[in-house]
Amino acid sequence: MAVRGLFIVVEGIDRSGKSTFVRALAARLGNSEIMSFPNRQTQIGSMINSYLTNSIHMSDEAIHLLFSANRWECKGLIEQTLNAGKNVILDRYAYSGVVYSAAKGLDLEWCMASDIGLLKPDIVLYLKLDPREAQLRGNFGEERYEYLDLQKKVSDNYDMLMGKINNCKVLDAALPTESLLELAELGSVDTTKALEKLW
Ligand code: FDM
Ligand code: MG
Repeated sequence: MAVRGLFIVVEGIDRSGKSTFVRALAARLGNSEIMSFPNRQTQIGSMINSYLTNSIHMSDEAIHLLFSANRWECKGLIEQTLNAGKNVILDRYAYSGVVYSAAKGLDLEWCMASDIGLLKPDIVLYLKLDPREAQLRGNFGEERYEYLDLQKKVSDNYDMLMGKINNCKVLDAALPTESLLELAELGSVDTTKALEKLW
């Protein structure tokens, strides 16, 4: 069997530059698949998209579970891709699931429960940005969660959650992409160890 690929997650508040960074990272590493959560291409993802663009309403609990289900439906693909020797770079994952839903007032442990047993990434790169900076970036305010009060709570929750996990690297999202790539230091990640469970 081929040596498995690197499993990398990129997290951060809206407009923190995740998508740009993820593309640069994939180009730098080569042999990489980028996947984004929510994955809006599936049927579950299409419901999530309708919710985020305010065309349908749902309870906080129901949408939380859909975001989680959207990860579960992609678990097999992530595993197969890694085992085929390709790197998988995720633009958001279960950490987003927890910090956004908890910012709306849901219980943290309840939020974590639906993702128990998903795969744990080798490393989580947290692009930390002041929510007031993010607000000044283009297109802020287009989707349901893009308002300052909520983003501040999300940011606090990220600081708390990222402090609890043992595989997180915090990066200053105000830095240029090139610097972020250097700081990520992915050369030190050990891919000979088996994939573990998230929590
Ligand atoms: N989001 C994303 C959640 O609330 N829970 C989740 O599990 C995930 C993966 O969806 F505001 C939120 C975060 C963001 C919105 O994400 C859409 P993108 O990355 O902006 O498309
Ligand atoms: Mg967004």
